[in-house]
Formats: sequence, structure tokens, C-alpha cells
Amino acid sequence: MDSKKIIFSGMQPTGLPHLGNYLGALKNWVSLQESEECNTIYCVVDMHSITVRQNPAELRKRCRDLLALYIALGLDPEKTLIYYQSQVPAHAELSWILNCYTYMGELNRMTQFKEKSLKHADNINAGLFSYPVLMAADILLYGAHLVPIGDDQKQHLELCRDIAIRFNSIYGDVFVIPDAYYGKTGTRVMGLQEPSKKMSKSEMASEGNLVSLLDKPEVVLSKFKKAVTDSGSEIKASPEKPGITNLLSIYCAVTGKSIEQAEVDFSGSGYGSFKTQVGEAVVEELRPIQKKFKDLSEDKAYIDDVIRKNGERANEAARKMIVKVKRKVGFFA
Ligand code: AQP
Repeated sequence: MDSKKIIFSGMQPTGLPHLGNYLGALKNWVSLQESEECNTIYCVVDMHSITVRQNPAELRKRCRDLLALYIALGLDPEKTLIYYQSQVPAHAELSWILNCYTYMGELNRMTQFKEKSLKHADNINAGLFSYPVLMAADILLYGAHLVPIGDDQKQHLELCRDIAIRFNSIYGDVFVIPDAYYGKTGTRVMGLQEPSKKMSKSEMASEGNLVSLLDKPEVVLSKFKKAVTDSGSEIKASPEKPGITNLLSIYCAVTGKSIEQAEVDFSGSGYGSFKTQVGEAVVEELRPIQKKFKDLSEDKAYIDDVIRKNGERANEAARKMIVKVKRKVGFFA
């Protein structure tokens, strides 16, 4: 029997991933792939993305770009299952079943639903409301033990666990109860212009707030140079200094240094030089990823092949669980 831990996570193709997505999630995805003890499954969660209106042609392109970016970041489609959620009908099937084991009151408490409802007041659809149930289905379908996520997804993961525990209490040991996996730093990257709010793909309040993984080096540097700082002149992480704290944690997530070490390194530096050095560290981190992404974007046949083969593998991997769940609830399967 395979005793490896199953790791599952996904990202929405709602825009180009940013530094928050990278430091909060994607960077950890790659390191988990490298662990001998893990089987990794990472999905482009296109079904989640239509909870907000999408332009079909743009969505198709963004899905492809996101999948190529996964590979550019170091995910190896031979080792890791990388696929589109909509290629595997079992996600939707399990989601429907789990909807019937999730209470309205639970979904009503979800802060992401409240935030997104405010932002998309003209389109508060049922999919947006039951988004966490589809996320639970994604995770439970593959028997995932660990789910690498940023801090903003914590509430959804807790609901996923509650649904799984409830289902198991009725039908026996069907689902693995998953745990969240957080990196040491970068679990909540804030906007560079609004350090009180998380950096978010679909929320570009101002251009400079978000650093895209594909921003050119000069653009990255200029965004960091213009990043909002706080009063005083000391480079120290503290709740009174949200701008500096955010920049320090980005720097540490990229360089692997501890906050204490970075504070020592920057003691005596001015804000200007500090911001430039953070920007330069980010540029160096992104450089090889951007080069690989460019090469992959030019290799259409390779990406098509990954999409086809991994889609088939994902359907195969999902089959056992969906059959089991259908039988448990009394369906023919
Ligand atoms: N600012 C962030 N800091 C750290 N981690 C973050 N994540 C998102 N923003 C930050 C993590 O990225 C993963 C993928 O997220 P998603 O695409 O499923 O959707 P999201 O969490 O809603 O991300 P965005 O960027 O805010 O997208 P939109 O604007 O479309 O909703 C998740 O693991 C998340 O925790």
C-alpha cells in the first residue's frame, strides 16, 4: 500500500497569479512535490472561477497560462497531477452530493462569500454561495491529507473538514479528514498600496497594489519603490507598521531569512534603500520562472499533451472515490 501523503490544491484562473498566490501557496506546492513522502495533485479550478462572470476566450487563455505557469514554477507534470477541474466531472458530481450534507447556516458564515457578494452585488449567484462545497469536493475526491493554502482559505478548509466528518459519521470511514498546510512566511501577502488588505487577483484597486508573477523586472522594481510605508524610519515588523511588516515578510519569504535576521540586516537603512532591496530580491526570484514560462508558451504541442494526458490521469484517480460515495448514498455505480 502507498503510504505517501496526498497533497491537493488549486488556483482560480481569474487573473495572472500574483506574489501573494506565489508565496502563500504556489511556492509550497513545489516544495511538497520535491518531498519523497508526498503525491501531489494541483488543479486549475476553472469551475470555481465562473462564480464571477468571465469572458470565455479570456478564461480559456488564462487556464492555459496558469497551467503553463505551474510548470514554469517547477511543477513536473510527470510527477504531479496537473489538470483542469472541468475535465473531471466527478468534481461536480461530488459537489452536488456534498451540498446535501452542508447547511445554509454554515455557508452563510463564510467571510469570502460576504466579501465577494459586496463586490459583485449584481451577481450573487448560487455558485458563489456554494463555492466552499465545490472546494470540499475537490479535496475529498482524492483523499488529500494536506492542502497547501494561504491564510484566507482557512475557513473554507475548516468547513471541508466538518462536511467530511459529518459524512463519515453517517456512512463510515469514507473521506480522509484533510489538514491545512501553511508555509512559514508569506501566508498573507498584503497589497503594496493598501497593506491593510490582502493582495488579490481580481481586486486591482490600483495597479501598483499587486505584483504579477509575469511583471517585467523594471515594473516590479518600480512597484516596490512606490510601496506605501509607515510613519517613523525604523525597519521593524509590528502591527503599527503594516506596510513595512508586509515588505519584510515578502523579503523573508523570498530569501528564506527570518524576520529577526532581516531586521538586523536592514537596521540603519532608509525606507528607500530597503524597498529597492526587497524589489531586487523579488526580481531575482521571478527571473527564471518568467524565462521558463516564455519558453513553454511557445510550445503549444507540449502543453496540449500535458492537458490531455493529465486530464485522463485525473479522471482515473477520481473514479474510485466517486464510485464509493455514490454507492454509500444509495446510487447505482
Ligand atoms: N494575498 C495572499 N497572500 C497569501 N496567499 C494568498 N492566496 C491568495 N491570495 C493570497 C492563496 O492563493 C491560493 C489560490 O487562490 P485562489 O486563486 O483560489 O483564490 P483566492 O484565494 O480568492 O485568490 P485571489 O488572488 O484573491 O483571487 P480572486 O481575487 O480571484 O479571489 C489560495 O491558496 C490562497 O490562499
